Amino acid sequence: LAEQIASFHVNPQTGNIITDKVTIVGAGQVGMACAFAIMAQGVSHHLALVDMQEDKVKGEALDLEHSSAFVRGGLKVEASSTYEVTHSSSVCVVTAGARQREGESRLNLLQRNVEIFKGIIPELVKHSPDCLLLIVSNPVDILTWVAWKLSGLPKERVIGSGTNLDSSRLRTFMSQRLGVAATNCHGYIIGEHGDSSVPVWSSMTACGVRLRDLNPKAGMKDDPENAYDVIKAKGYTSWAIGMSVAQVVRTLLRNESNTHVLSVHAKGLHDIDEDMYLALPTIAGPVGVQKIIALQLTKDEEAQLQKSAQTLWETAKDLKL
Ligand code: 6V0
Repeated sequence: LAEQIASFHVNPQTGNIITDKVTIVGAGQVGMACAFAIMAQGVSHHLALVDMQEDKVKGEALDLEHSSAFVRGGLKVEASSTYEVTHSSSVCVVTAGARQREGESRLNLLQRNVEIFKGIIPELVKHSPDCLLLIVSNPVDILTWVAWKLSGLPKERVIGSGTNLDSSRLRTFMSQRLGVAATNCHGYIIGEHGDSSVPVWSSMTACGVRLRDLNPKAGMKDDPENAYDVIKAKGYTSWAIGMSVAQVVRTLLRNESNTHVLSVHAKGLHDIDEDMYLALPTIAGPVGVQKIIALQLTKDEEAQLQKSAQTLWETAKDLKL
């Protein structure tokens, strides 16, 4: 089914998507960083922005569109508090979410975000039935699962931004420590985008050298570059997630077989029994998830991943959808 629908959208010669229209729901710090990165990098020239704050989203759209003269091919940015403007999008990115109230539990925040998603996901699918959904709002793994359930789309076409950003932070950290460009440092953080994420130390390499061969005790107990430091310093994170999302959207629009660490439906992989989404290295493209990479994990890493899945399931199973 995914292939049949996608064939409608995909150029059979190139495998690339025919229309590059991208919708972003939520024009807050993260949504606008995604929009800016997508446009500045020429990933798409046609955006639709939706936010419940109509004046704000319209202002953001005008501000972005005023940069048309600096972008080859020009820009078109539509904005609204309703969903008609999103019609016929190839990729719909969701960054809308409630902020945590003082003293509010994670589960309560999550349930509030589920209610928000009930208003967003069916509208997106109604106006763009062939789209790929890319979820960014937190907790991203669980909300991707929620979006999949609410959308009725095949699981291959509902994806979360997962730990692509965490993996980029790791590569940046390796680069700074080793004095090697981050593009030459390779490594994955998998599992939950959150406290139970799993750094796969056994397969990290820089310039073809395994980190464990350089230092058998290589581990990450006191990684100084984590998201909490950014949030403590500026209140939120935006630029790096914007760049990460733009890179994933590029991959979804083009048939380039790139790998990103994305939230995907993980039941049946790595002995995970739960009907759950979590982050694994994934090859994706215009038809959505094409292949999930089977990592060779150590016993310890495998156990950590299963614990991460369990943690996610414990939270997700009581949600009212
Ligand atoms: P923000 O700046 O408060 O923006 C949220 C936006 O969503 C606001 O403009 C709201 O008006 C809008 N919004 C809320 N409800 C609705 C609705 N029902 N319909 C339309 N719009 C709505 O938050 P920020 O942009 O900082 O963060 C957005 C989300 O991204 C949060 O859930 C973050 O936790 C999450 N992040 C996810 C990351 C990842 O790696 N997956 C990284 C950073 C942040």
